[in-house]
Amino acid sequence: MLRYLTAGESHGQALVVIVEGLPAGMVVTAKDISDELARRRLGYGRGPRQKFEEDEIVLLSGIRHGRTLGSPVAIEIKNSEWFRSDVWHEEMSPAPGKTKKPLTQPRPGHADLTGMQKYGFDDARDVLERASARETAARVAAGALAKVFLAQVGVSVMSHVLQLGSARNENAARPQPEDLPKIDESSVRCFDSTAEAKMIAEIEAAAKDGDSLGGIVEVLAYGLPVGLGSYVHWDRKIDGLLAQAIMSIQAVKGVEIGDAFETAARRGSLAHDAITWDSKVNSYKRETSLAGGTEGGMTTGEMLVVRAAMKPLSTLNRPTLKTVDMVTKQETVSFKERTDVTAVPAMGVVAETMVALVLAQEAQRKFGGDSVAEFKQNVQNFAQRLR
Ligand code: EPS
Repeated sequence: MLRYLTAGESHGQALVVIVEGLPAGMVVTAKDISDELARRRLGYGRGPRQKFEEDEIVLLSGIRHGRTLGSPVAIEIKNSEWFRSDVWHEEMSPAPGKTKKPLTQPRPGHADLTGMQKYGFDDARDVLERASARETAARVAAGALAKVFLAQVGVSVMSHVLQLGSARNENAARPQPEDLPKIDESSVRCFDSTAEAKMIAEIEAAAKDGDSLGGIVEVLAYGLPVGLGSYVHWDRKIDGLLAQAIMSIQAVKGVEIGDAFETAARRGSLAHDAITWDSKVNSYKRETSLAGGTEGGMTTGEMLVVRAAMKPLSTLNRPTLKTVDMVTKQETVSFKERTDVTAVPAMGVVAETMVALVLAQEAQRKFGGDSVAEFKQNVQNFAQRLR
């Protein structure tokens, strides 16, 4: 089973991720990982941190001479912030001590208050350092490996921003894998230039007001095999696994597979993807993709469509959110932290990552293989059987 574990605080020394269960013989370079990390740093509306954060990586184990060994891959991602400023050495020191500046005005919508209550802390920093979306850098490093694994059998995962604030891409055209470089060139990772301009204007207006914005991204996976996930038990359904993975992303409050919410209003006669036979490739096809590429908790082999809705960030550059000071119990506004206006474009890259990790886990569960060659052979045998 492919599994992974992240560790690290936002302003600590580094993030770490360990990925266990990758097959041996997979060609991986540090560039595969750093390119994905660079994509996550992009996006109009990000705060000052991303201007100097470099996501410098160290491949600690599991890769030798550019190939996976089948042993756990451990990756360290240094936090540039730690190395830039002595403040964080003291503030995040593991040595016994106490902060001089406890944060006691919790931000509504953030993990601050409930995290402090749950773990018995009196400084919100004890919570926010780990709750921070900085942690997603470690996930993206793991996801880069999952993407390389999926690419062995022709599967690719991409994303684009559908909505930012109230600005929505109304163009129905769906991007294809070859459109990804164009999407990444857009500062809001939008596939439509009219919508892109509206999104940028909305970010500028929110920035002027010291406010923040949420939005919706769409993740698409192409080239999938039939039958990842299963209908036989609730915790093996691919829809459920994808939903959990997407909902685990910081600030994501909603998930949709295919046209789920629109389909809820359709009649059954108009709500399902007709099955046809393509004799050219000896394969079944679906005429539409209303279901988003899954039926009965399994991938159908069609394009997978997963959407993620992100709430506006709860840290605001002009703090206006009402809260209570936990020492005085007096009404106040939440403490100010440096922040982004929006992180929706970056969240798209994280959502790709989470989808890629689920698909890689399920592909490995179905096809197995200790080496990449064995995995590929197993996928080919199954495809042959279907034909
Ligand atoms: C984040 C707050 C900001 C973001 C951070 C996530 O960090 P800081 O408080 O250091 O300015 O920049 O995102 C990252 C550091 C990153 O690499 O994505 C938060 O509170 O979640």
